[in-house]
Amino acid sequence: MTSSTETLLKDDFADAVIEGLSQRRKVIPARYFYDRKGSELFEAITALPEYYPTRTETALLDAHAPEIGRIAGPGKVVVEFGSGSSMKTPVFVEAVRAAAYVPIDISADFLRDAAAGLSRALPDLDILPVAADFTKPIALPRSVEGRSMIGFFPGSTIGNLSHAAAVDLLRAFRITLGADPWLAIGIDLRKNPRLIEAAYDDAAGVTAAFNLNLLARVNRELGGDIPLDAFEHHAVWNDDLGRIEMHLAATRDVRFHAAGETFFLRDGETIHTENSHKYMIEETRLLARAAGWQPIRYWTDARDLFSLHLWRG
Ligand code: AVI
Repeated sequence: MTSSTETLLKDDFADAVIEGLSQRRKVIPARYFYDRKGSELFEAITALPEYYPTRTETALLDAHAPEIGRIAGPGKVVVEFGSGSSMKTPVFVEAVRAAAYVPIDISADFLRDAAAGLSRALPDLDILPVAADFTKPIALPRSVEGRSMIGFFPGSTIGNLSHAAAVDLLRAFRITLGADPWLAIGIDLRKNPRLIEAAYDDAAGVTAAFNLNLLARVNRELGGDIPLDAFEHHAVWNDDLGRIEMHLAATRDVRFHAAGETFFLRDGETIHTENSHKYMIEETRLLARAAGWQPIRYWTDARDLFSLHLWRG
Protein backbone atom coordinates (compact mmCIF):
# COMPACT_ATOMS: atom_id res chain seq x y z
CA MET A 1 0.00 0.00 0.00
CA THR A 2 1.37 3.45 -0.81
CA SER A 3 1.81 5.91 2.05
CA SER A 4 -0.87 8.21 0.61
CA THR A 5 -3.35 5.30 0.60
CA GLU A 6 -2.40 4.54 4.20
CA THR A 7 -2.98 8.16 5.19
CA LEU A 8 -6.36 8.16 3.48
CA LEU A 9 -7.39 4.93 5.23
CA LYS A 10 -6.19 6.27 8.59
CA ASP A 11 -8.28 9.44 8.13
CA ASP A 12 -11.22 7.25 7.27
CA PHE A 13 -10.73 5.24 10.51
CA ALA A 14 -10.41 8.47 12.56
CA ASP A 15 -13.60 9.87 10.99
CA ALA A 16 -15.50 6.63 11.67
CA VAL A 17 -14.34 6.51 15.31
CA ILE A 18 -15.24 10.17 15.96
CA GLU A 19 -18.61 9.81 14.28
CA GLY A 20 -19.39 6.46 15.90
CA LEU A 21 -18.40 7.44 19.44
CA SER A 22 -20.22 10.79 19.28
CA GLN A 23 -23.60 9.09 18.99
CA ARG A 24 -25.82 8.24 21.94
CA ARG A 25 -25.73 4.60 20.86
CA LYS A 26 -22.03 4.25 20.24
CA VAL A 27 -20.68 2.22 17.33
CA ILE A 28 -17.43 1.42 15.58
CA PRO A 29 -18.03 -0.27 12.21
CA ALA A 30 -16.95 -3.93 11.99
CA ARG A 31 -14.80 -3.37 8.92
CA TYR A 32 -12.12 -1.89 11.20
CA PHE A 33 -11.56 -5.24 12.94
CA TYR A 34 -9.23 -6.41 10.23
CA ASP A 35 -5.79 -4.94 10.80
CA ARG A 36 -2.94 -7.51 10.90
CA LYS A 37 -3.65 -8.49 14.49
CA GLY A 38 -7.43 -8.60 13.92
CA SER A 39 -7.00 -10.76 10.82
CA GLU A 40 -4.81 -13.19 12.78
CA LEU A 41 -7.41 -13.35 15.55
CA PHE A 42 -10.15 -13.95 12.99
CA GLU A 43 -8.14 -16.85 11.51
CA ALA A 44 -7.93 -18.27 15.05
CA ILE A 45 -11.71 -17.86 15.48
CA THR A 46 -12.37 -19.94 12.35
CA ALA A 47 -10.61 -22.91 14.00
CA LEU A 48 -12.49 -22.70 17.35
CA PRO A 49 -14.70 -25.64 18.36
CA GLU A 50 -17.67 -23.29 18.94
CA TYR A 51 -17.31 -21.43 15.62
CA TYR A 52 -19.22 -23.84 13.35
CA PRO A 53 -19.50 -21.66 10.16
CA THR A 54 -16.04 -22.20 8.66
CA ARG A 55 -15.80 -25.93 9.07
CA THR A 56 -19.42 -26.47 8.02
CA GLU A 57 -19.04 -24.33 4.90
CA THR A 58 -15.73 -26.01 4.01
CA ALA A 59 -17.44 -29.41 4.15
CA LEU A 60 -20.30 -28.10 1.97
CA LEU A 61 -17.81 -26.80 -0.58
CA ASP A 62 -15.85 -30.07 -0.59
CA ALA A 63 -19.06 -31.98 -1.20
CA HIS A 64 -20.85 -29.65 -3.63
CA ALA A 65 -18.45 -27.33 -5.46
CA PRO A 66 -18.04 -29.89 -8.31
CA GLU A 67 -21.82 -29.80 -8.76
CA ILE A 68 -21.73 -25.99 -8.87
CA GLY A 69 -19.16 -26.35 -11.66
CA ARG A 70 -21.39 -28.78 -13.55
CA ILE A 71 -24.49 -26.58 -13.28
CA ALA A 72 -22.77 -23.28 -14.12
CA GLY A 73 -20.51 -24.90 -16.73
CA PRO A 74 -16.71 -25.27 -16.77
CA GLY A 75 -14.15 -22.66 -17.81
CA LYS A 76 -15.62 -19.75 -15.87
CA VAL A 77 -13.60 -16.88 -14.51
CA VAL A 78 -13.87 -17.07 -10.70
CA VAL A 79 -14.14 -13.61 -9.13
CA GLU A 80 -13.67 -13.70 -5.35
CA PHE A 81 -15.02 -10.72 -3.41
CA GLY A 82 -12.64 -10.24 -0.47
CA SER A 83 -9.37 -12.01 -1.08
CA GLY A 84 -9.34 -15.63 -0.02
CA SER A 85 -6.39 -16.53 2.12
CA SER A 86 -8.36 -19.55 3.32
CA MET A 87 -8.35 -23.11 2.07
CA LYS A 88 -11.79 -22.64 0.54
CA THR A 89 -10.49 -20.83 -2.52
CA PRO A 90 -8.31 -23.57 -4.10
CA VAL A 91 -11.07 -26.14 -3.47
CA PHE A 92 -13.64 -23.97 -5.22
CA VAL A 93 -11.40 -22.83 -8.08
CA GLU A 94 -10.34 -26.40 -8.83
CA ALA A 95 -13.77 -27.95 -8.47
CA VAL A 96 -15.43 -25.52 -10.89
CA ARG A 97 -12.50 -25.97 -13.33
CA ALA A 98 -11.92 -22.23 -13.50
CA ALA A 99 -10.20 -20.63 -16.50
CA ALA A 100 -8.87 -17.75 -14.40
CA TYR A 101 -9.10 -16.32 -10.89
CA VAL A 102 -9.70 -12.66 -10.04
CA PRO A 103 -9.35 -11.89 -6.30
CA ILE A 104 -10.67 -8.45 -5.35
CA ASP A 105 -9.77 -6.69 -2.11
CA ILE A 106 -9.31 -3.13 -0.92
CA SER A 107 -6.10 -4.14 0.88
CA ALA A 108 -3.18 -4.61 -1.51
CA ASP A 109 -1.38 -6.52 1.29
CA PHE A 110 -4.11 -9.14 1.70
CA LEU A 111 -4.39 -9.40 -2.05
CA ARG A 112 -0.69 -10.09 -2.48
CA ASP A 113 -0.78 -12.83 0.19
CA ALA A 114 -3.89 -14.43 -1.31
CA ALA A 115 -2.49 -14.43 -4.85
CA ALA A 116 0.83 -15.88 -3.65
CA GLY A 117 -0.94 -18.61 -1.65
CA LEU A 118 -3.11 -19.63 -4.56
CA SER A 119 -0.35 -19.66 -7.16
CA ARG A 120 1.53 -22.08 -4.89
CA ALA A 121 -1.54 -24.35 -4.68
CA LEU A 122 -2.48 -24.02 -8.38
CA PRO A 123 0.65 -23.00 -10.33
CA ASP A 124 -1.01 -23.14 -13.78
CA LEU A 125 -3.93 -20.88 -12.91
CA ASP A 126 -4.12 -17.41 -14.44
CA ILE A 127 -4.42 -15.03 -11.42
CA LEU A 128 -5.43 -11.42 -11.99
CA PRO A 129 -5.66 -9.52 -8.65
CA VAL A 130 -7.70 -6.32 -8.48
CA ALA A 131 -7.19 -3.81 -5.63
CA ALA A 132 -10.57 -2.09 -5.37
CA ASP A 133 -13.63 -1.45 -3.21
CA PHE A 134 -16.01 -4.19 -4.36
CA THR A 135 -19.04 -2.66 -2.67
CA LYS A 136 -19.49 -0.60 -5.87
CA PRO A 137 -19.63 -2.02 -9.41
CA ILE A 138 -16.06 -2.19 -10.71
CA ALA A 139 -14.31 -2.77 -14.04
CA LEU A 140 -12.47 -6.09 -14.18
CA PRO A 141 -9.22 -6.59 -16.14
CA ARG A 142 -9.55 -6.27 -19.93
CA SER A 143 -8.38 -9.85 -20.43
CA VAL A 144 -11.52 -11.26 -18.74
CA GLU A 145 -13.99 -8.85 -20.36
CA GLY A 146 -16.86 -10.63 -22.11
CA ARG A 147 -16.03 -14.00 -20.48
CA SER A 148 -18.53 -15.88 -18.37
CA MET A 149 -17.94 -15.27 -14.66
CA ILE A 150 -18.90 -16.77 -11.34
CA GLY A 151 -18.58 -14.69 -8.18
CA PHE A 152 -17.44 -16.41 -4.99
CA PHE A 153 -18.45 -14.90 -1.65
CA PRO A 154 -17.97 -17.47 1.13
CA GLY A 155 -17.92 -17.11 4.91
CA SER A 156 -21.36 -15.53 5.36
CA THR A 157 -19.73 -12.11 5.18
CA ILE A 158 -23.06 -10.96 3.74
CA GLY A 159 -24.45 -11.45 7.27
CA ASN A 160 -22.33 -8.58 8.57
CA LEU A 161 -24.42 -6.13 6.52
CA SER A 162 -27.88 -4.72 7.10
CA HIS A 163 -30.55 -6.04 4.75
CA ALA A 164 -30.45 -2.86 2.63
CA ALA A 165 -26.66 -2.86 2.40
CA ALA A 166 -26.68 -6.58 1.54
CA VAL A 167 -29.09 -5.94 -1.35
CA ASP A 168 -26.91 -3.07 -2.62
CA LEU A 169 -23.79 -5.22 -2.43
CA LEU A 170 -25.38 -8.16 -4.25
CA ARG A 171 -26.61 -5.78 -6.99
CA ALA A 172 -23.09 -4.39 -7.35
CA PHE A 173 -21.74 -7.96 -7.71
CA ARG A 174 -24.26 -8.64 -10.47
CA ILE A 175 -23.12 -5.60 -12.41
CA THR A 176 -19.41 -6.31 -11.87
CA LEU A 177 -19.83 -9.89 -13.13
CA GLY A 178 -20.95 -8.93 -16.66
CA ALA A 179 -23.57 -10.29 -19.02
CA ASP A 180 -24.04 -13.86 -17.70
CA PRO A 181 -23.31 -13.60 -13.99
CA TRP A 182 -23.36 -16.50 -11.52
CA LEU A 183 -22.74 -16.33 -7.79
CA ALA A 184 -21.75 -18.96 -5.21
CA ILE A 185 -22.40 -17.56 -1.75
CA GLY A 186 -22.25 -18.94 1.78
CA ILE A 187 -24.97 -17.81 4.21
CA ASP A 188 -25.22 -18.72 7.88
CA LEU A 189 -28.64 -20.00 8.98
CA ARG A 190 -30.94 -19.09 11.86
CA LYS A 191 -30.79 -21.73 14.57
CA ASN A 192 -30.86 -22.25 18.33
CA PRO A 193 -29.61 -18.91 19.74
CA ARG A 194 -27.50 -20.72 22.37
CA LEU A 195 -25.35 -22.25 19.60
CA ILE A 196 -24.94 -18.86 17.95
CA GLU A 197 -24.05 -17.10 21.19
CA ALA A 198 -21.41 -19.73 21.97
CA ALA A 199 -19.88 -19.26 18.50
CA TYR A 200 -19.46 -15.54 19.23
CA ASP A 201 -18.35 -15.88 22.86
CA ASP A 202 -15.98 -18.85 22.92
CA ALA A 203 -14.59 -20.38 26.08
CA ALA A 204 -10.96 -19.62 25.15
CA GLY A 205 -11.74 -15.89 24.81
CA VAL A 206 -10.47 -15.52 21.25
CA THR A 207 -13.58 -13.66 20.07
CA ALA A 208 -13.31 -11.38 23.10
CA ALA A 209 -9.69 -10.62 22.14
CA PHE A 210 -10.82 -9.99 18.53
CA ASN A 211 -13.45 -7.52 19.73
CA LEU A 212 -11.11 -5.76 22.19
CA ASN A 213 -8.42 -5.47 19.52
CA LEU A 214 -10.59 -2.79 17.96
CA LEU A 215 -9.94 -0.55 20.97
CA ALA A 216 -6.26 -1.51 20.99
CA ARG A 217 -6.18 -0.49 17.31
CA VAL A 218 -7.69 2.90 18.18
CA ASN A 219 -4.93 3.33 20.76
CA ARG A 220 -2.20 2.23 18.32
CA GLU A 221 -3.30 4.16 15.28
CA LEU A 222 -5.25 7.13 16.56
CA GLY A 223 -3.18 8.14 19.60
CA GLY A 224 -5.83 6.77 21.95
CA ASP A 225 -5.52 6.17 25.70
CA ILE A 226 -8.50 3.81 26.12
CA PRO A 227 -8.05 1.64 29.24
CA LEU A 228 -8.78 -1.80 27.80
CA ASP A 229 -9.46 -3.24 31.26
CA ALA A 230 -12.52 -0.97 31.49
CA PHE A 231 -14.27 -2.91 28.70
CA GLU A 232 -15.62 -6.41 28.28
CA HIS A 233 -16.86 -8.41 25.32
CA HIS A 234 -20.61 -9.06 25.00
CA ALA A 235 -22.29 -11.23 22.34
CA VAL A 236 -26.09 -10.92 22.40
CA TRP A 237 -28.68 -12.62 20.19
CA ASN A 238 -31.29 -10.12 18.91
CA ASP A 239 -34.28 -12.27 18.02
CA ASP A 240 -36.36 -9.47 16.47
CA LEU A 241 -33.63 -8.57 14.01
CA GLY A 242 -32.30 -12.13 13.52
CA ARG A 243 -28.73 -11.25 14.36
CA ILE A 244 -25.99 -11.77 16.89
CA GLU A 245 -24.60 -8.45 18.07
CA MET A 246 -21.14 -7.84 19.46
CA HIS A 247 -20.61 -5.00 21.89
CA LEU A 248 -17.79 -3.67 24.06
CA ALA A 249 -19.37 -2.84 27.41
CA ALA A 250 -17.83 -0.36 29.86
CA THR A 251 -17.37 -1.99 33.28
CA ARG A 252 -17.11 1.43 34.99
CA ASP A 253 -17.49 5.10 34.05
CA VAL A 254 -14.66 5.77 31.65
CA ARG A 255 -13.19 8.85 29.95
CA PHE A 256 -10.58 8.59 27.21
CA HIS A 257 -9.03 10.38 24.26
CA ALA A 258 -8.73 9.22 20.66
CA ALA A 259 -8.28 10.91 17.29
CA GLY A 260 -7.85 14.24 19.07
CA GLU A 261 -11.23 14.08 20.86
CA THR A 262 -12.43 13.24 24.38
CA PHE A 263 -15.09 10.58 24.93
CA PHE A 264 -17.06 9.42 27.95
CA LEU A 265 -19.01 6.21 28.60
CA ARG A 266 -21.08 5.43 31.65
CA ASP A 267 -20.75 2.10 33.51
CA GLY A 268 -22.67 -0.50 31.44
CA GLU A 269 -22.84 1.63 28.29
CA THR A 270 -21.69 -0.21 25.17
CA ILE A 271 -19.93 0.35 21.87
CA HIS A 272 -21.72 -1.74 19.22
CA THR A 273 -19.05 -3.28 17.01
CA GLU A 274 -20.69 -5.95 14.83
CA ASN A 275 -23.91 -7.51 13.61
CA SER A 276 -23.94 -10.99 12.12
CA HIS A 277 -27.34 -11.71 10.58
CA LYS A 278 -28.57 -15.27 10.35
CA TYR A 279 -31.06 -16.13 7.61
CA MET A 280 -33.85 -18.63 7.10
CA ILE A 281 -33.75 -20.33 3.68
CA GLU A 282 -36.90 -18.43 2.64
CA GLU A 283 -35.15 -15.17 3.54
CA THR A 284 -32.11 -16.07 1.41
CA ARG A 285 -34.43 -16.46 -1.58
CA LEU A 286 -35.97 -13.05 -0.94
CA LEU A 287 -32.52 -11.51 -0.57
CA ALA A 288 -31.44 -12.98 -3.92
CA ARG A 289 -34.60 -11.79 -5.67
CA ALA A 290 -34.40 -8.30 -4.16
CA ALA A 291 -30.93 -7.93 -5.70
CA GLY A 292 -31.94 -9.26 -9.13
CA TRP A 293 -30.57 -12.81 -8.71
CA GLN A 294 -32.42 -16.03 -9.38
CA PRO A 295 -31.84 -18.79 -6.84
CA ILE A 296 -30.77 -21.95 -8.71
CA ARG A 297 -29.86 -24.43 -5.94
CA TYR A 298 -28.75 -24.55 -2.35
CA TRP A 299 -27.13 -27.08 -0.07
CA THR A 300 -27.14 -27.37 3.72
CA ASP A 301 -25.43 -29.69 6.22
CA ALA A 302 -27.27 -32.42 8.10
CA ARG A 303 -27.84 -30.12 11.12
CA ASP A 304 -29.03 -27.13 9.00
CA LEU A 305 -26.31 -24.92 10.45
CA PHE A 306 -25.07 -23.27 7.26
CA SER A 307 -26.08 -22.93 3.61
CA LEU A 308 -24.28 -22.71 0.27
CA HIS A 309 -26.16 -21.15 -2.64
CA LEU A 310 -25.85 -20.95 -6.39
CA TRP A 311 -27.59 -17.95 -7.98
CA ARG A 312 -27.77 -16.73 -11.56
CA GLY A 313 -28.13 -13.09 -12.59
C1 AVI B 1 -16.43 -12.25 8.89
N1 AVI B 1 -17.72 -12.58 9.52
C2 AVI B 1 -18.53 -13.38 8.60
C3 AVI B 1 -17.61 -13.16 10.85
C4 AVI B 1 -19.01 -13.49 11.42
O1 AVI B 1 -19.21 -14.64 11.82
O2 AVI B 1 -19.89 -12.63 11.39
C5 AVI B 1 -16.90 -12.22 11.80
C6 AVI B 1 -16.87 -12.71 13.22
N2 AVI B 1 -17.14 -11.99 14.27
C7 AVI B 1 -17.01 -12.71 15.36
N3 AVI B 1 -16.68 -13.93 15.02
C8 AVI B 1 -16.57 -13.94 13.69
